[in-house]
Amino acid sequence: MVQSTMKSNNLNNTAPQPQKSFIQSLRSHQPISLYIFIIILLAQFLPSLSSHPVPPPIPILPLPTSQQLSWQVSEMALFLHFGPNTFTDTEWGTGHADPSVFSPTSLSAAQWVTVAKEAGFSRVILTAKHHDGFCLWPSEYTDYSVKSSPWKNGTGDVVGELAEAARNAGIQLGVYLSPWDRHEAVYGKTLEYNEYYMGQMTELLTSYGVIKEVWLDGAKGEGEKDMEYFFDDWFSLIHQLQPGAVIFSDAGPDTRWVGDEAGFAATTCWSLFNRSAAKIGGTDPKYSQGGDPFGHDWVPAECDVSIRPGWFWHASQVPKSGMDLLQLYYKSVGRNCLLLLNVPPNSSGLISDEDIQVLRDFSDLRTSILSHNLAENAIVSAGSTRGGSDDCRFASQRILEEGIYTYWAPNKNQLSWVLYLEFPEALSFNLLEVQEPIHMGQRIIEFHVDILNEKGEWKEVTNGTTVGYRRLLLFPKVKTHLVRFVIDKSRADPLICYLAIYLDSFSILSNEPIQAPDYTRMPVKFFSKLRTTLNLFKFSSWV
Ligand code: FUL
Repeated sequence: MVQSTMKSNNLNNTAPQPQKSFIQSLRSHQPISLYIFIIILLAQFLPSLSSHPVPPPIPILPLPTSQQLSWQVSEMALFLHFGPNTFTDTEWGTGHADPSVFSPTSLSAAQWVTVAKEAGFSRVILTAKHHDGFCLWPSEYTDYSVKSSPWKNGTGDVVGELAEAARNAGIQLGVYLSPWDRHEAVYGKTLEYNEYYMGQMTELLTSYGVIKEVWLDGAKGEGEKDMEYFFDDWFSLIHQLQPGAVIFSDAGPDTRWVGDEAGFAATTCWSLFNRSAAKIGGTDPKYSQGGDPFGHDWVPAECDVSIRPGWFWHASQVPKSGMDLLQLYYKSVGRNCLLLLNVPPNSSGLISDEDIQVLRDFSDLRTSILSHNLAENAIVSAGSTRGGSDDCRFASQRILEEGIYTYWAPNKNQLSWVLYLEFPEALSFNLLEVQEPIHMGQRIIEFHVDILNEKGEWKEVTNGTTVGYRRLLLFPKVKTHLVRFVIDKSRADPLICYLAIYLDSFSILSNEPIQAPDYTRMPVKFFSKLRTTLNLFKFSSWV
């Protein structure tokens, strides 16, 4: 069911004012017959005469689970790639590096968690086992683990230390258990390896307290042993052992890979998806980036990207800048996704100072731009309100309250859906934030934003497709005292739970959209050069 309205429907450029209330219409002395007067009177006041409030609108399927909701509101997670590769300067270990290479001198999981927390990340995800098969916990099923390393004379447990540090700091924990295992001898023997993998998964999910995310992928090198993974068995086991966890993979079931490793979602990004249309290890990037407006499953996207060119730490590589991360934030969290930012600990077992500085810059930028909604004192009105304008549960003013559970809802069967924000004095801004109450389903297909210009005409400043949990749109700076947010097309009556405007005086915009750079495939030299250039001229892009 798609409802749509045409922009021209009573929203033309010469009718700039918010919809007049009934009382205002009377004041403007428009001719009105007694008959029409009575009908309008009844229409205006009947809902409030009823002794029962109008119930909330019906949610539109598919809907998120409570685990998916808590994952989505957490917005950002820190990925920690750490293991023998950190010491051998490799990205994909062969699985035959001697365990003695794993010898961090000052490993501190407490430092990792503090860095994450101070930068505003609420979850950390560790590569408990990467493709090389080396386990960062003392698994009973293999000797290829920390117990064969010199670190703490083989008595250490990185997963255990991280779990404790995360618990103490109130940070959520996730684990990455790579299906592809280049060390384990039974890899390639379908039944044996699936048993091995599930045995290890059980260790991880029963020994370290609450796990909020399990991360796995379909990565595998060319010409490597072929085998079948029993994904359905794995997923059932994970949900049984950790009912609060979400499972990430190319195809969900709970959160999907966004289809690139650059940290960018598409500008149209649905949480709706068809799991059956995606194959782990063989997804269509376009489908993953945009989701599916006709999808039957709720599988929101997670954008993974590394702060450095590689996933593991390499002495020769430098991190992106705080500005780069801000742009990634706009294009991931600001496009209805979660940002999973990899910050790899170095060979001493600590997050490097230069990465910490970048995270601080990123956090300062977000605080300075996003902590103050310039529209907080706006007078908000709407084309219509569910239950009538006296029903404050769905009133337009609700869009200034943070959180997804209070929202504006229009009346049923409207020809147009519009919200007006009027400011006591003209404001300058270039960033708009809008949120849908996603527990009611993702609804909005198309919208645009107009301002009233100095000639008294409506002028479109930005438009978009899909909103979802959170949409951030950057546009050239404008100044006005009146903004209207118009929903042009929606799967059902649109609902808005938050609307804010900000001034981002750090991002400079050009008129050309820029392509998502694939940092993971850029040579280090090129990357450093690009970074210097971007820092000099500031990163320019449309969001
Ligand atoms: C990919 C892996 O092959 C990379 O090494 C890295 O772990 C990335 C996050 O996922 O599939």
